[in-house]
Amino acid sequence: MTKRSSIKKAIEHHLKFTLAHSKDKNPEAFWKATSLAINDIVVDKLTATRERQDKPGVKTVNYLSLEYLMGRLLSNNLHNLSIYQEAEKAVKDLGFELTDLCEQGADLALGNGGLGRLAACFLDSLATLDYPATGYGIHYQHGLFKQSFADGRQVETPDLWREFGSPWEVCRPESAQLIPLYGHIEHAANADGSTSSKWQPSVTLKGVPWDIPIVGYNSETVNVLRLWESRADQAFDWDLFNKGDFLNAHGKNIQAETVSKVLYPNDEHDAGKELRFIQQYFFCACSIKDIIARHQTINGVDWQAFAKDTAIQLNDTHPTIAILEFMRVLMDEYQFSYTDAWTLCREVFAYTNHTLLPEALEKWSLPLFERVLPRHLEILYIINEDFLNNEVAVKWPNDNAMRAKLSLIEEGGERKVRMAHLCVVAAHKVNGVAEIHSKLVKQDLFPEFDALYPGKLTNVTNGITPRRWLKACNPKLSALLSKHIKEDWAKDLDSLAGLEKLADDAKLQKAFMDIKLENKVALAQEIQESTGVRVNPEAIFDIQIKRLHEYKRQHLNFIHIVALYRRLLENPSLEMHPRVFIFGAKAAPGYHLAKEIIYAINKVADKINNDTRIQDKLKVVFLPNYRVSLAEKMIPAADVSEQISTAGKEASGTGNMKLALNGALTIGTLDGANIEIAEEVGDDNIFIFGNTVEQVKALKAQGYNPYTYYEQHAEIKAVLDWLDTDYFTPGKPYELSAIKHSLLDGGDPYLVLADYQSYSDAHQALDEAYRDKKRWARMAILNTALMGKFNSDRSINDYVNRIWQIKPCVK
Ligand code: KOT
Repeated sequence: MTKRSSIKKAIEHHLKFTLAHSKDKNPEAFWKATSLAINDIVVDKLTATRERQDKPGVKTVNYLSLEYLMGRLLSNNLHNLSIYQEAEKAVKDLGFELTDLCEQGADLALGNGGLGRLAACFLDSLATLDYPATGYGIHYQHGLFKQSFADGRQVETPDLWREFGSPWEVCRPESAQLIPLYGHIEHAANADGSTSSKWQPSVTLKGVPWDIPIVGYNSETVNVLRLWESRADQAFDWDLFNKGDFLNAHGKNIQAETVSKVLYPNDEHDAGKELRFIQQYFFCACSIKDIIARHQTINGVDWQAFAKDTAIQLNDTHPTIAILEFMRVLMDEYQFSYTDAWTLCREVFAYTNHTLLPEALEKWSLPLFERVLPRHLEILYIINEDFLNNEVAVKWPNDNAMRAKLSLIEEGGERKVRMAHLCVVAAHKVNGVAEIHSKLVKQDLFPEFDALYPGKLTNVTNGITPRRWLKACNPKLSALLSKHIKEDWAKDLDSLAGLEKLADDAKLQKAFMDIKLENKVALAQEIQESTGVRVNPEAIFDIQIKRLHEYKRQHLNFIHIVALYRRLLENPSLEMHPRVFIFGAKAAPGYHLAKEIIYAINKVADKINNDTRIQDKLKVVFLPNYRVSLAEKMIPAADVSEQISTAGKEASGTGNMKLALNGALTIGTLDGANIEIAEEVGDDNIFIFGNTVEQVKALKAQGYNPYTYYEQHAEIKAVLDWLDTDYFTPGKPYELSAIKHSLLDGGDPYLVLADYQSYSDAHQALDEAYRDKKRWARMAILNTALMGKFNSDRSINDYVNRIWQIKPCVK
């Protein structure tokens, strides 16, 4: 049987027997049946992978992350199995277009932004490179909220990604774990005079795993993403039920189920909520128990082999409690001495830092810690004493200030546990996510730790999977690359450098730019459907897509748009190529200013898009509900990529890599991975502007005063004052004043005004470059050609060589 007919048969089978559907043409049922049919192939490979990997001596990396932004799985899995075209034909035989079917699938949005998407890209690369790896996380009932706009304001609604089940996941009740919490400690005297502690927890949760297969691209491997769902230990209180108290009979379940109910929507902001703390502990405890159980199934109780076979990577500090849980299990359940447990712990754990923003550095209140996890806090005290007395005091004798600075506990005011300090002390490696970020981690965030532990702090520059972010999302460009480079460039992104010598070739330039135009036509259609705004595909598509945050400076982009509008009104014959500014961004529901920025952009967009005086030279679009599947439509259609964070604030960025890979030119600051992108493509093929990290520091040290920019710069003043009028919000002056207020009275903490002129000049240069069609095509081709470094396969190999020391497992 051909692949095509076997896929067709399997779809029909699932439609009839798994889903009990007749031959009606219900697209959702067809999507599910198709996914189930493909999942059959996946499960076969998964079983074979397990058989290869579950052997003594095979080292596995366990990636612990509170977030995974997986997006949709059907098209990704088809591409990675190299059966997309066969499936397309099979589905056509049944009367459907595969692209339409794929649209039926919900995004798995179990993350906020870059950190969660990075985890998803890393899982793809690990499986592609045949590395044994398990991802651990939470099976949130609701992922990141859905965003819509009402009169320009963000409205959030719950994300119901698996309301009717997901065809990709399988529940594994046999691997459920019981997780104790709260309660107290009983101290007892031992015969030898020492004391021992026994934790008497008062609540027990049940963690039930759901496994999602992670299919490698053109590889042997299907790894597992294991997500924990919380349930009550005893499912039902029959006593209460029999007494007629039906509602309370469910009470315990409802509380227990709350733990995995919803993803916290704050990106790079620590809200300090008890439920979030319990989420962290719950998934860490389940994962640690699971890692140990798996190790024992393969090796028996052989702790010698544990460190040789196990690496645990902490994705930021969110899973830090795994360190304490591991210590607790070793000491309390396996009778390890503190020293032996700590030695093993330090061999196994490594930690990735993703941000320097102070508001994102986690610190948990000590009373909360003590109430929820009394034994873990006790162990933390032991570690802290050991660290302060045997490491800090040895390096800096009699230095109380240093003790206070490095302690795992912050004193003064409410006492807090510094999670990042625990990570740095426990981990054998700590990495930042781009060269500049890792340098700042060493210099500014943890200089003392760098001195104490030479060589521990290192860098692994982020990457993106070229499978999802080029091969699957941009099929036309992919076909062009296959024609000019080689069929399998997606496994060897460096090979795209072969395009460099063709960058001036007129035929290639035309083919490349024709594809860009076709992708822009498709996005224009999407824009019209979702916002009603008509945009000209011949205009420059200038895109800023990322979470809404002041440091990312969507408001810098916004102010420049208002200035362009003003310039056009003053001079309707102003020479500029028509431009469409396109935004996608969710704001954390409690982040007031971020929501005001969304509102301001929407209000200004309304006015500009309906102003006939400017002859369609300027359009502004805010696409609602930015998510992975929308990114896949926007990125192939971008001419310009906005990467305009204040230097020193964006650890790396990964959207910058996706856009450049698809031939967009970056307008950006010397921040995060932009610096490395500029190194790869060369200064002529990127638009760099703004103050550098050093200049930002100097400006702040001098006492930065935004008012001087406002008073001395006529355009800045005119734009900000305009926002106080009712021009954009008829009858309601001051509706858009929040931005001006934050920039002037708020002190402009992210130096928007200081970078404004340089940003405006860079846009001018960009406009001129675009008008030279040959020059632009050359630059765009070079961007695609020179992104090889930002393949997440390279990142993973860096982790393997510098941190994990694992080996591919095939046959
Ligand atoms: C921090 C705390 C809570 C939730 C999210 C974060 C977070 C997100 N920290 N860093 N990030 C982003 O991580 C990406 C992947 O490394 C980076 O590319 C990006 O610059 C970070 O902002």
